[in-house]
Amino acid sequence: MKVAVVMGSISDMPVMQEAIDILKSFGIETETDIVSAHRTPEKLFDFSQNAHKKGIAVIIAGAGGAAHLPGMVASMSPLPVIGVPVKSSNSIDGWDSVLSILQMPGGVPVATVALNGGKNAGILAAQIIGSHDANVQQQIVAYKESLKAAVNESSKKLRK
Ligand code: RP5
Repeated sequence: MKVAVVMGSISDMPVMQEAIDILKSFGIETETDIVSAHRTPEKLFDFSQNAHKKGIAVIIAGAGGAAHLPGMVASMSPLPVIGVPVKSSNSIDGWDSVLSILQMPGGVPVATVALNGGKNAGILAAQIIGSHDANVQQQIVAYKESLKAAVNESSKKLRK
């Protein structure tokens, strides 16, 4: 099963690359594309209505400013959609993007991560896949152990 990583503009790529990188580290295949809600609306419809027919299990969608991409994808796709608010050049401190991705109406959820939270979006997508893939879930367990080990190591150094 693949994770689709879509974004409104190539300018979102540095944030979205973090999702791709962590998914690759878990051995999860990704499919990446630019799908702009405002500039390529026909592509948005086609992508959202067909992603689940192409072996995609989860969609990560990132956008900045008036960020309609994640919500519009969620309105048409039966797949879980993880939204990544991006602090873009046209953004008012990122709040516009955070609120337009977060504040979805009842019935159309978007699991919204933090501003520029590409990495967490990738981890969440892996956790969704891990709920029915024991190998991926084991890697999540190991990843969490590595977080714990890193903190314990810092703590040890600090207290020396
Ligand atoms: C949004 O507008 C994109 O997702 C991007 O974050 C922002 C700015 O786009 P560009 O003008 O950099 O292409 O739709």
